[in-house]
Amino acid sequence: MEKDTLIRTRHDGWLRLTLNRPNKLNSLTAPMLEDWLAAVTEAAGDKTVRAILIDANGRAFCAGQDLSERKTTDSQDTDLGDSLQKRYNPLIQALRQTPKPIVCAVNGVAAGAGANLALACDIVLAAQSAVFIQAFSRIGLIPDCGGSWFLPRLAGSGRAAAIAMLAEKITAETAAQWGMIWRVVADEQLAAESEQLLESLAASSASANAATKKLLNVAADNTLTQQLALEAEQQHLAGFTPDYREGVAAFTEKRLPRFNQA
Ligand code: LHQ
Repeated sequence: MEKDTLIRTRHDGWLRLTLNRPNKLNSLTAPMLEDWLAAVTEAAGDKTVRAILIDANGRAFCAGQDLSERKTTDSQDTDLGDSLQKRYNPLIQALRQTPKPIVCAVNGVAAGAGANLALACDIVLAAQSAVFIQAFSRIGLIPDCGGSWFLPRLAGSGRAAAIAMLAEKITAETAAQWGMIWRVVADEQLAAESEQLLESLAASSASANAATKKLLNVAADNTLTQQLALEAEQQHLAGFTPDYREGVAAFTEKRLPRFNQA
């Protein structure tokens, strides 16, 4: 059995999860997905983890499902729907529901499930040379891992069908122009820029970030009236937090806030 296909590294206030099957372009195996889900679930309940970075070793970010794992027809994993329900869907849900900001640093190709796992993160940084490919239609599959949900919301319905059906390479630059990702950085700057981002997030208000994520998760499905009510509810709660008191005190005293580093 392969070892260390997902590497966990603790930093001060944040956690790095590194996909580590570089020879297979970090394509995803069952143990790797199980580790990834366990790591995100544990981090969700760990107060010392204030933000999470997902990055990858080698020349690719992730080539999606390991297709060699699917060769056997007598395997119980032959049912792709079952595989989604058991492994991929819980991971996508965990990335969305974890009350911590999750940053994804896409260093090279992100294909199939690899592309959509990246898009499920809160903030996506990509190296200039990275590309996103909805590779599914090339092998007769549909965009899973939330792709059919994320693409119209991120890139717009005018683009979603072409992105999914043509399965062309979308460059990092285009992905940023279309609103699929946050920012493109020079290849050699990706590691430094993502670490800087994680440090900023780790120093920011964990309670505000958790509430913001909650609001953004439901925004696309709510009416403005519903969302305004939810904002009022969350701001009511935020107004009683130590972070709000500290934020206002820091502003008044003209210093940087020191949010609860518990
Ligand atoms: C791979 C893979 C790979 C194994 C490269 N598997 N080895 C599906 C089913 C079940 C449920 C869940 O949902 C899904 C979702 C999916 O993710 S379906 C989509 C699966 N992914 C793909 O179809 C992408 C397949 N890969 C490619 O098209 C290319 O490799 C890309 C465009 C990513 C990169 O191309 P190149 O830069 O030319 O690299 P390469 O093709 O030469 O790959 C390098 C090595 O990595 C090679 O191994 P080898 O031993 O020959 O050096 C590939 O076989 C291996 N590899 N992707 N998904």
